[in-house]
Amino acid sequence: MITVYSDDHRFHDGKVELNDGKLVPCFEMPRRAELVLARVKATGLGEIVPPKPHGLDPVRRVHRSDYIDFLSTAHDEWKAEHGDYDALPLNWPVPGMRRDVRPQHIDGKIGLYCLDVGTPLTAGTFRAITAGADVALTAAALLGTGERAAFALTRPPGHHATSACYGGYCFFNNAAIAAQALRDAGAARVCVLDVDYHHGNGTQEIFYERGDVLFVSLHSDPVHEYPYFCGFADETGAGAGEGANLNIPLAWGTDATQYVAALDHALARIEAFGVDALVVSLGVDTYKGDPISRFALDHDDFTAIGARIAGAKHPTVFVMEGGYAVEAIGVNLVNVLQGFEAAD
Ligand code: OKP
Ligand code: ZN
Repeated sequence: MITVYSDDHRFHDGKVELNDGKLVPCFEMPRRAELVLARVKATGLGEIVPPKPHGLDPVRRVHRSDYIDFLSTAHDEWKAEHGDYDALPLNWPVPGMRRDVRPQHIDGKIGLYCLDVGTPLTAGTFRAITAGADVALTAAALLGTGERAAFALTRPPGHHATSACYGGYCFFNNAAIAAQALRDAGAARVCVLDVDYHHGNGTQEIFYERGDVLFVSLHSDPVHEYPYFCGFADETGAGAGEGANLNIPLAWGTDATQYVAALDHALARIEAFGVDALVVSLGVDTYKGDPISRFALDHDDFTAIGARIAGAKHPTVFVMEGGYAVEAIGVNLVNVLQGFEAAD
């Protein structure tokens, strides 16, 4: 399997996030991608190629232009106002307040465009996420050249980013950008299968009213887990997208047997829907040793997950999402890809 990778992810390197009431070093760090890359090389998974620049037009297919423009200048505006620190939001337009008056101050803009206080926006973020989108787009394009599968090795992750809001460590929704690019390249129906521990609220929002992109997510039940306000089983899509959204919330402590049963249910739905291509939002924060998550999967279980996904027999793009047990991320993530290849 070809891996697409760019060093530019390193330009996004947040210092601290607010977690459990404390400012702590960011869980989402450059070393994550570096260790996955090292594992791809050590296992001989396949060729590693750089991304091709695609520009921002394919990003505009899933994100609002005012949001992209905001991201492109946000840190400069923050720096001019506050100095050279990472940008974090201060307050939000909750119900009862107004969203229709455009803020002129960067603090107001951030409150409008960001969903949590765990996602520092840094001087290099825009450069990193632009490269990340290119990585996802280059991997998606490989399917058009006859590749059965490709791996977009990228960070920061993307699946919490909605059409006009960042957060949950995510800015550009790489999986959604890849799925839309596959549609634009001629795939009539595409599925995004999200196996990250957290619900992919951003991907869900982007495709919620569309019948051409199926979103299926297995994740920790939002009644007790981030992002809390989205990801329940009764969210089934709307309008033309009714029936094209499937959430499978799972309990804390979910083990491999329970997880694989849920995955088989998800794959059966994908089979029934019928798709021409599959995008996998590949988070490995379902690992038992993950510092912010509470599932119980072990190294070998990721191999089994890859094998199950291969059984769907669709051209597949794997897009890297979460996984914060940094020393184990390379093994866990590449196990999925090796399990896929071995079963193929
Ligand atoms: C991003 B991805 C837990 C704080 C959770 C946000 C988690 C974002 C995960 N105390 N903060 O889905 O892996
Ligand atoms: Zn996650």
